Formats: sequence, structure tokens, C-alpha cells
Amino acid sequence: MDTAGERSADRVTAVAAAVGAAFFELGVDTAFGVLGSGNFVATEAFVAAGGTFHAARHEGGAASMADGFGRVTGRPALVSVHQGPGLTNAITAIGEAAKARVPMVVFAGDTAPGALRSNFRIDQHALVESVGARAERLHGPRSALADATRALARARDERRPVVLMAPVDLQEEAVDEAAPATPPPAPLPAGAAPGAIATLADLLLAARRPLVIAGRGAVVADAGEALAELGERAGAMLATTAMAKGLFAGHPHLLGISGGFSSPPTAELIASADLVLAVGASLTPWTTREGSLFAAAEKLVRIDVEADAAVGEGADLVVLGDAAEVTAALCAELAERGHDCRRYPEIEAAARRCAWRLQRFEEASGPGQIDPRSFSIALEAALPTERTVVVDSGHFVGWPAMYLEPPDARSWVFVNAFQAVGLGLGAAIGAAVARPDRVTVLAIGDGGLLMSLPELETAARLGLRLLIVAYDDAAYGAEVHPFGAAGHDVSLVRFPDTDLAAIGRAAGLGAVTVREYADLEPVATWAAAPDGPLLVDAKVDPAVCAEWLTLTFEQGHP
Ligand SMILES: Cc1ncc(C[n+]2csc(CCOP(=O)(O)OP(=O)(O)O)c2C)c(N)n1
Ligand SMILES: [Mg+2]
Repeated sequence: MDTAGERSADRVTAVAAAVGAAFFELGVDTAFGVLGSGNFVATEAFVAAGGTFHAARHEGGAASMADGFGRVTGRPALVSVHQGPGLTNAITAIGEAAKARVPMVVFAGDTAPGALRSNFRIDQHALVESVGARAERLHGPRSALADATRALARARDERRPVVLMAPVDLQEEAVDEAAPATPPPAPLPAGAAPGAIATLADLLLAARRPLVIAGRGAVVADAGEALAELGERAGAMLATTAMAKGLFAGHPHLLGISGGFSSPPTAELIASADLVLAVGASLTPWTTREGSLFAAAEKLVRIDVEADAAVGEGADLVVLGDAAEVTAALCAELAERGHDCRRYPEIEAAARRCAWRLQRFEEASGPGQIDPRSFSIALEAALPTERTVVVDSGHFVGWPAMYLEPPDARSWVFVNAFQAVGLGLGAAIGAAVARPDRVTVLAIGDGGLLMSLPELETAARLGLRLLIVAYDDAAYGAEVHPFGAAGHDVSLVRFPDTDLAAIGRAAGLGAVTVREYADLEPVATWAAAPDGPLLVDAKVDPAVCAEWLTLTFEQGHP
């Protein structure tokens, strides 16, 4: 029988080491995490096998990094966390990734089944399932590699985080198999039945003003090109949800984002549609303005791969299938019926009026403060077009959604599926790790940044080409505006001015404070040759309230 000493000397055969190495052999090349006794050996083996591990400073940061990495690349990263509090620290970010359908594998230490009095003991399975992630487990030394393989395949196929529980006693046992199991082939995406395609084509051809709204499901399915072709063939207006911005970047039929971030002409055109085709979009109240945007539409059709996601919202027809496959079949059907691709000048002319930068507003820069809208427009001009844009949550969220343009949907990381403040910095670090060739821009509030400060050190240590833009109103603006308007005591959600630039410098970043346009010059200089992260503390006028927020509290949804 092995002694503990012999087992640790022979690391390659320990379950922990074999599983860590297996993830790399199965194609996962990047990991983020915080190491402790329950995940050290597995992570060490992942690195020894050839993987790259980035140490985060908080597990919430680590899981958000995997989220950003997963959205930009479409590939799962490994998250490595300690049992108990290591996993609870990561859970909000895991919930975000579950809701946004981002694949990732979380290797989580777990207490030994018999360790009933361990301080670390919680019901990890129930915890992760409660936020929509999947719980998997290393069951024994004989199945460990198959267990790891299955966890990864599920993350890929179910497009969500899978948390692999790794009991610490089992991790030390000798593994029976030397090589990971071969993962099953990814299931081929299914299109809709021919009858459903014919019905969809009938509806499209009968419509006078059809509109396609594409959501994150369309991004995940890489359906952008097929949907753009559909727009051209059917003469449909194109819009995206906030999550899918960038999917139709530069397309002449693009109206913009559907919902609170619609410009007035965009909203008007969306409301004029008689047929709405929602593709991979869950149609939240944010996208539909509480249903009001589609009130006049005669038909609402939904295409989704998940029956759950497509149920409700009064759809007239739900077609189950992969967004790209269904759309391609629909294009083929229209072509077969002789409905040829042609230009639709009236849609193009209408779409040209939609961009937010063309809408007028009254400049509101007080002394020492900058208008967040004109600041965003100036920022857009200072940045190279090749960029990844990452957005945290809060009142400020509309400004980047309205004024910053990603070149495509994989370059837009809108970390708002769980609507949690403070996940953006981690996601931006993961996105920047995934695309070291280009600039990553994070838009975040002062509240969100102060919630995620530990990862400033990570950003500096990794020397990323990351621009952190804090819309700093010294407040939880998302609470100040609605509660202030209703007569509440907003001193509870206002704070003294914080010198975020000084905090950035202390963590090892370059930093500038922006109070007027001239202060943006160092940003343009940095963008021309970025050499490590730069933090911009933009002191924005706290009195400017976005129309989308006013609309939201008038309509009564959080
Ligand atoms: C984790 C979490 N805590 C609290 C909230 C409630 N909340 C929504 S927005 C917000 C304020 C965020 O402040 P900041 O990042 O400065 O952005 P601002 O609204 O000021 O633009 C808060 C506290 C939340 N959504 N998520
Ligand atoms: Mg704020």
C-alpha cells in the first residue's frame, strides 16, 4: 500500500495531477485561478503539461477572466479554485457566464466525503446548480479522467460553466488510467424541419416591414453572416440585443440595439415592424421595452436552440434549431422561391439616421467635469477601430453601448446577463489575454471598479494592452437617479470623490484623470503604442441621467 510520502513523490499518477494535465491534453490552454491546498497540484500539472496559468487575486476575478476569454475566443478556459470559499467567491461570475451561455470548466477542490467537520464544507453541488451552472464530480481513481473529459464536453455542448468537484482525498489517490478519454464529437447543430422553414418563408414574404433581432444565441452560433444575408434577401431591417452588439457591424440595414439603448429613430423603426424575427434572443424587458417596442407587430417569431428560452412573450411561432442552420435553410428556401438578394434603398436610408452620434443632446459639462456622452464620442475617436470592448454594469452602461463600436460581436463583451456590478475588470483581463494583438477597452463605473480593485494588480502584472475607463460620478448613479427622483435619501448612495488614478498608479498601472477634452490626449498617445494598462478616471457630470434609465424606472422594471 502507498504511503502519503510515496504518493506525493509520484505526482504524475495522482488523480489531481492526471486531471490537471488532462485538461491541457484535451485542448484547454489557458487557466485562471487562485491557488490553495485543494487545487494546487492539479493546476501545477496543467502548467507542467504546457498550459498557461494566470493567477487572479480573487476567485470572482478568475471566473470573470474565463468568461471574457470564452466570449472572445468561443473556447473554454479552465478556472481553478479552492474548495468552499474559493468557490463561493467565484459564484457570481459563474452565474453571469451561465446566463450568457459561456463555456468554461471550473476545477473546484471539494472536502472529502468523510470530513464532516471541515471548515470548508458546503453543498458545492447545490451552490453551482442554483446559478445555472452544471455540477460534475470526480467519482473515483478509475473514472477520474473520464469524469474530467465529460465535464469539458458538457461545457462545450451545453454552452455553460461546468464545475468539476474534486474531493481532496480522491485527488491524492493513484489514477488508474494514464490518458484522458477521447471526448465525444460535438453534436452537429440541427436545422429546423422543412415544414417549419416553409412556414417561416411564407411569413417573411407576406410581411411588409420584417425585422430581425439577433441575440447572444446568434453570436454563439456564429449566425451573423447568414442573418445578414437573410436581411438582404428578405428586405428585413436588422437589430441586435445589447448582448449581441457588433453582429451586424457596418451592415446598411442595421438599425442598432433594440430596447433602452435604441436611438429615437431606431425605436421608431423597430416599432414599425409588422413581423419580428427574434433569433437566439431571450427578449428581456430591456430588449422589448417591456413589450412596448413590438406592440404593433402582427407576428412575433422566435428561433432558438433552447425551448425554455423561446417560450412565452406571446410568440406566434417558435422554431427550435441552431440559429445559423435555420437561417441558412431559410435563405436557401427564399432563393429557391426566386426571391433574389437585392438592395433595399429605403431601409438603408432609414438606417443611416439611426446612429447615436447623429442624435443631438445638450452638452452638460460642469466645471471640472465632463459630459459622459461627449466624453464617449471623443473616446471612440481616440481608439483604434480594432478593439475589444468590455462593459460592466451600472447607469453608465448606456454610454459605451451607444457610442463605442466593436468591429464584430466577438469583440463585444457585455457582462450584464446577471446584471451584477463588478465583473467587468476580470472579463476585460480575460478578453485582453485572449487578444494580446489588440487593445481591450473596459467601460466601468466607479462603483464597479472599487468592487473589483484586486484585479488591478493582475492587469499590471500581466502587462496587458488594457484601457480601463471609469465613468466616475462618485456615486451609484443607477440608484441615485431613480431614488432621487422619487424623493429618497440618496446620500446613502453618494460617495466622496475618489482618486481612482492614484489607486491605479499604486497598483502599477499608468493613469490619467479626465475633466476636459484636452485630458484625453494621453489616451490617444497610449492607444498608438500601448505598453501596459492605462486607467482613465473620467470625472463625469453626475447630473446627466440616461434616457434608458428614466424609461426603465417609469416602466417599473429593475
Ligand atoms: C453585485 C451587485 N450589487 C449591487 C447591485 C445594484 N446596483 C446596480 S447599479 C449599482 C451602482 C453601480 O455604480 P457604478 O459602478 O459607479 O455605476 P453608475 O451606476 O454610477 O454609473 C448598484 C449598486 C448590482 N446590480 N450588483
Ligand atoms: Mg458611479
